[in-house]
Amino acid sequence: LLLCLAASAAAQSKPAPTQDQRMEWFRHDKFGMFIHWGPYSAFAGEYKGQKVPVGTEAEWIMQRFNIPVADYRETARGMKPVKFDAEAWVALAKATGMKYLVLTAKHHDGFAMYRSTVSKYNLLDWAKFDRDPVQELSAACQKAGIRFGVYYSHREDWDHPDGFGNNWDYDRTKKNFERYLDEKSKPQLRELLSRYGPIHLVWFDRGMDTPQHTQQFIDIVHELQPNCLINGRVGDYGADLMGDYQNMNDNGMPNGGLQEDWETPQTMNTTWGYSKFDQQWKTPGEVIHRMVEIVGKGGNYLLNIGPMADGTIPSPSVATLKAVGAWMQINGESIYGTVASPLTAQPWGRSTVKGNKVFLHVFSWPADGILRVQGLTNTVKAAYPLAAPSQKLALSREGGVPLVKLPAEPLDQNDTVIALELDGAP
Ligand code: FHN
Repeated sequence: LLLCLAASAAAQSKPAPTQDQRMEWFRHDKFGMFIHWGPYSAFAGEYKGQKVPVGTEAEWIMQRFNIPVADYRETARGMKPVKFDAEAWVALAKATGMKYLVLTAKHHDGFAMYRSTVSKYNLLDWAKFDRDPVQELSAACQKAGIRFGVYYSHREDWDHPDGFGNNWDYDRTKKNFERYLDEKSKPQLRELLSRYGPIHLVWFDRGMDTPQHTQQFIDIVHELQPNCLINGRVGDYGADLMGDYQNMNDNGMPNGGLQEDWETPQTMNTTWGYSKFDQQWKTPGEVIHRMVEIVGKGGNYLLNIGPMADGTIPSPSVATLKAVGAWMQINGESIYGTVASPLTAQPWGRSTVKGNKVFLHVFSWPADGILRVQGLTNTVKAAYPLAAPSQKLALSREGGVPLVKLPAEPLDQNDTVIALELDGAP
């Protein structure tokens, strides 16, 4: 007993990690997988012959077609993800070069994709599917060295009678929002943070509109998992950032230089949840270029897949992720652990920076085979392609602008990365 008391006293006296300590992995890892998966995936973009238009969000189908709660719940009962394979999903994320993964544990529709004792409206009790995706993904991530996070819609809930939303009949004056928070939202967050081992990030969405409510959710996370990160959308009432980092709008970029850490969520096609109609897939080149732009401006990239209800990941996303992964295998050094580049966009592409190195991402190969690096005043000591580091490239200067003589052909059709070793940080 004495030993236990001493251990617990030691644990209590351990100082809480600083924000910089908590943010360390996030600042290094840069690239994560977002997964939107729930009963909306079973609708697959269609309800009684009505189709969710391509370009809009299929996970909002309940709201778009005013689907009555009872009808939506019937479809939710049919969620049988028999092909769900947590290890394969995590292996795909890893092969893509992603270092963290965030699953929708509960989206706005209110359905929990894990065994919840707070609400029977969950995959195990409601759909009688006797496996817990949060548990399986958490275990698979731990095994593979991927950081596991959960998305939790804390404010919006279209199933709970007092949850925020249900735009077709939501009348705030007739709702008891506090009751929803106390009997569902907060206890479910506690479940997620106390049953599944380390949760590295809670990704809140459509945040609270008061600092008081926002703080209550932050406090729960800090109480249960002091190392866990909280995204900026925990609160959504103005300019003050209360989470650990800022989120851009969906698919968005910052307007100017940002002081805070930030992340852009983007999806592989135009919907977050699965729609059988949306075939507007991004190409590997588009994904790589977007990632380089985000990382080159100092942000993180959270790229979303929308698996089908049975657990199958649409094959076009798998193909694109594998191609991105092949590029990351060779060029990952130019992404992980980098910081915002002081160089602006160049006619041929963009750049990322790590210590005394600048990585030049050549998206369009200059016709004369010469790369002009505008804005770089450092002395360049060496230049080589990341895909062939032993191939040293000839260097010169023209009017103060460093010039690099490129190989005859691009080494990658989407982005050939040229590393420059400098005399100091750029
Ligand atoms: O309303 C949601 C949407 O369904 C999706 O989850 C995205 C992902 O960032 N977030 C919200 C809108 O910003």
